[in-house]
Amino acid sequence: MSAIHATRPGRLKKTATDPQAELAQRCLYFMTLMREVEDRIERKLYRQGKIVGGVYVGRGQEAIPVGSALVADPEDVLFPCHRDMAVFFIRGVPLGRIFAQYMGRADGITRGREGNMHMGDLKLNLVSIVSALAATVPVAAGAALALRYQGKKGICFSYFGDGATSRGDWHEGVNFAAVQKAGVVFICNNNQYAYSTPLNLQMACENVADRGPAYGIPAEIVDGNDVFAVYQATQRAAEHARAGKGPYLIECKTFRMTGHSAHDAAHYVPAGMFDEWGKLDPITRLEAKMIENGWAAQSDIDEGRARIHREIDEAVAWAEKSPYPDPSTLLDDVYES
Ligand SMILES: Cc1ncc(C[n+]2csc(CCOP(=O)(O)OP(=O)(O)O)c2C)c(N)n1
Ligand SMILES: [Mg+2]
Repeated sequence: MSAIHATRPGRLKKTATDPQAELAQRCLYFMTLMREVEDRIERKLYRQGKIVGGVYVGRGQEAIPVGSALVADPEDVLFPCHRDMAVFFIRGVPLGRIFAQYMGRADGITRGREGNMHMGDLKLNLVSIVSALAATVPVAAGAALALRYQGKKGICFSYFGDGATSRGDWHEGVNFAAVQKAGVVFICNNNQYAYSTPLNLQMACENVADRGPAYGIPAEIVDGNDVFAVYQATQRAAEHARAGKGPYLIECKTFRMTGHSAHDAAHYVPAGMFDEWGKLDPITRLEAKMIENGWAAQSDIDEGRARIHREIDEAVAWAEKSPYPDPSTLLDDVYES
């Protein structure tokens, strides 16, 4: 394969020097990229039968991975979950490799061993999700401890959904991190459903953040559809963790604007909820804010989206040229040799 299509933060307006405008432009780029990449995967490539595994998207939740991962330093170790695609872009994973991953090709991140988001790259300090819910939460706590033992200054970012917080692993991991004062930013996307189970049927407290004080750690609730709110909360949390004060829990209230996965029509979601939450779309809100503040004109936003479409077309074409892995390599890297 020749060129790999690296993701690059687009600039909507070359003249912007205001740091807020600059941040807004980066956020909009990554949020739009995530929306459009996931749309291409779920609504086109999956339906064309080109995707090897299941498809889980973070439509409507883009502000959470973007607002948080933009705070991370390169030495921080990130543990994204299944609706956090933008974390991969922000860390610099080339777009073509993401498409190749979903299509099970040799140039995918797992070199064709996997067909969706179970992917990581330790060179970029990105740890793959473990499919069992919350299983990476104790791993993130341990990794933060390891960073401290090694005298490194990084902290960990641990991502999960509301449902994961009802699993035993989550409680053990958060408790361990709290007791050890390990530097972990715990980031919950509370999208109000765990597959078809609504929040009130899987936990008896009102907020995920209510669980923080039980472990002696600070916890706050933020509007998960407001990328600036997520960014600022993550800055507070990261500052706390970097200062050696231990973990910090952020609950981002949001809504899953789709079924659990591409094969789920979500008939169990009460009528009207998609419309209600659609009005709070994080990308539309950011665009409106940018126009209101003079950070971008509608034409800049339209151009940015068109550029992203071109970037995606190129990346898909690149990924489609990648071969499937040679069956003789199937067990490579599976067993220690
Ligand atoms: C231990 C375990 N049980 C069930 C599943 C199947 N499963 C995968 S994602 C999911 C729902 C997760 O809900 P939540 O944590 O709220 O994340 P969301 O999908 O809403 O982002 C379920 C039940 C699993 N992966 N692991
Ligand atoms: Mg959920």
